[in-house]
Amino acid sequence: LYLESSMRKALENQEFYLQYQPKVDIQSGKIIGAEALLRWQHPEKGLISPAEFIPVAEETGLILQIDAWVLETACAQAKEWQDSGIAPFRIAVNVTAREFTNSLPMRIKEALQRYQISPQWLELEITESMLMHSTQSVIAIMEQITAQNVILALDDFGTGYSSLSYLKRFPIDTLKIDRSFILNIPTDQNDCAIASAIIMMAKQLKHKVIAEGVETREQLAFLINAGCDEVQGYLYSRPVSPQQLIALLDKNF
Ligand code: G
Ligand code: G
Ligand code: NA
Ligand code: MN
Repeated sequence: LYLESSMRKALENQEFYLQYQPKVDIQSGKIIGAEALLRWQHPEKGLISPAEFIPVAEETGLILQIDAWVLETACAQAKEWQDSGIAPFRIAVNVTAREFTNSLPMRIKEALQRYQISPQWLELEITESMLMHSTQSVIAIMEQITAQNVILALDDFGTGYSSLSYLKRFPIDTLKIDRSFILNIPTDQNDCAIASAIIMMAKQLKHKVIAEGVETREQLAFLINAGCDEVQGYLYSRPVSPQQLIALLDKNF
């Protein structure tokens, strides 16, 4: 209850901000995108992790306003970068199941128009657990989003309960392998097998595949060999401020 009322205040008082974590093309070593991650600087309690407040926000429904703020802020940031002459790159925002309603495609369209951003530079990360509520209407909403040329990624892949048969029905572009499968590569043979299998399956289904939580050179070597397309993790960068992200753009990893 305390968290709920202080989250409402936080929205009004602009205590939320976004950090950006680079996504790197595994072949070129170039940054090709960034995931926007929400942060809450509470005036007394300091930095509160989204792992702590997102679940509460989901229960109370406040997540709708928070995620709307995230979309708006990420688009405004993209516009600012665009206006300052920075070559565009993909910005990914996380979307929760609760937000996945009939109004989402139009809200996205309006945000892109308002900030004059080409849809190909926006990516939505949806968690696999969302597909549990998978109905024809969820697929229809996804199709309206991809019809706009916005990119859809399936986040935390491998941890949810979704059946593999969903994979061919959902109009997604990218599979994001959950970091729990990456953590113990290359020592854990089961994790190696699972990561390789997800990469192979993604390719067969003509999806791109990204590994999150990449922290070591050994993990990277394994993922290169397995044919993974993109990587994200502390090996490259922690989530950073917009200014720090721009400073990383020219880097060759
Ligand atoms: O960045 P960090 O590892 O602290 O994030 C913890 C969790 O919070 C992750 O599961 C992440 O997906 C989630 N999260 C971070 N930012 C957002 C956001 O803007 N919206 C939603 N719905 N979840 C987010
Ligand atoms: O659920 P989601 O995949 O959106 O979670 C993203 C979270 O993962 C972010 O909060 C980010 O801080 C965290 N994260 C990003 N890279 C790494 C990493 O290399 N190792 C670990 N342990 N966490 C990471
Ligand atoms: Na994510
Ligand atoms: Mn994830």
